[in-house]
Amino acid sequence: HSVGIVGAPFNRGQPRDGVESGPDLIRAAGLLQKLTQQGCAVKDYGNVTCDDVPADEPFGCVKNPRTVGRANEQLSHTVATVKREGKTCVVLGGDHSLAIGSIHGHASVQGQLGVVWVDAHADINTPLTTPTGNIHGQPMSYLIHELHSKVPVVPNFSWIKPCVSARDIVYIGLRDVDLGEHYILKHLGIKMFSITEVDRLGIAKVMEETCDHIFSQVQKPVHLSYDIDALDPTVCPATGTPVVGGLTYREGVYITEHICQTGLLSAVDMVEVNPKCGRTDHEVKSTVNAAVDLILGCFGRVREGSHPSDYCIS
Ligand code: DIR
Ligand code: MN
Ligand code: MN
Ligand code: MN
Repeated sequence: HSVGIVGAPFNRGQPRDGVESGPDLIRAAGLLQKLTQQGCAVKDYGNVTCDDVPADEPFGCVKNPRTVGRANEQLSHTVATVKREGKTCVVLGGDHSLAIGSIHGHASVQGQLGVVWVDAHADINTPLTTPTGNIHGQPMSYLIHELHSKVPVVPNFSWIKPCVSARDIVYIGLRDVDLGEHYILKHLGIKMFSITEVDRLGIAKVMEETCDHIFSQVQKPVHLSYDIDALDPTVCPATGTPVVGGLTYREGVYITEHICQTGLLSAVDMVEVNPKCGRTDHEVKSTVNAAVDLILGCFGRVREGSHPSDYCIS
């Protein structure tokens, strides 16, 4: 695998400080070395900064619109560069508002994508349905063709062109969905495996059906957008909006192994690691290590172990 790493220390899509440290913490946990050790060619593109736009007044109840819009426009360009250079793009967050720029930039180069969204939350509120005003709860609404007429143009968002079809999205792990979001998911017929379906079917069946759905018409590049709060807070407590009853570590890693196996993984977001939300050093480490392991699973790490094809014991 040829991998491009982009840090996106965005924190204005939600109210908590600390999430901007995610990219550097995940790097410090040895991500690049570990990817290299498992045979990847890795290039670090550094961080896309998220400078505050002065006098960034709310748009309706949407908070920090100009800052989040501008940062995502930059991120979109950087992700497009990584994709043009032929690499699988890994975007390290930062809050989940970064999916706007990440998916937009990815689609600008690759065209039609399949999006696998692993999260406790659906992040599909529009600027009109959002109960919080936080843009990290809204990124999908700006990207979906079928919602275009329902989404007003937010300041610094006019560069965004919807680029994902509702039928090309699969959600996994949902367990905290707002009513407006639930209406949208059902109204657009978006495929979702809530945590209840993970309980009912098991993660192996969920992943089989996820890929059946995404590749039902044509093979297409996959964008995996992974919110660390999809995992249970006992494993990943250092995140801004933990929700009890989440995916196990094993289910979380299985998702990445299965997507890797398709050979079509084209970009990954790993978001919402927030060290300031961990109560102890151990809680922060557990969360960061899980984020690293999920990314390693995306690039061929298998838990049974492996050896090079020219390996010899004598
Ligand atoms: C809630 C919480 N649905 C919102 N969302 C997220 O603010 O729209 N929390 N993404 O992580
Ligand atoms: Mn531009
Ligand atoms: Mn979430
Ligand atoms: Mn999210």
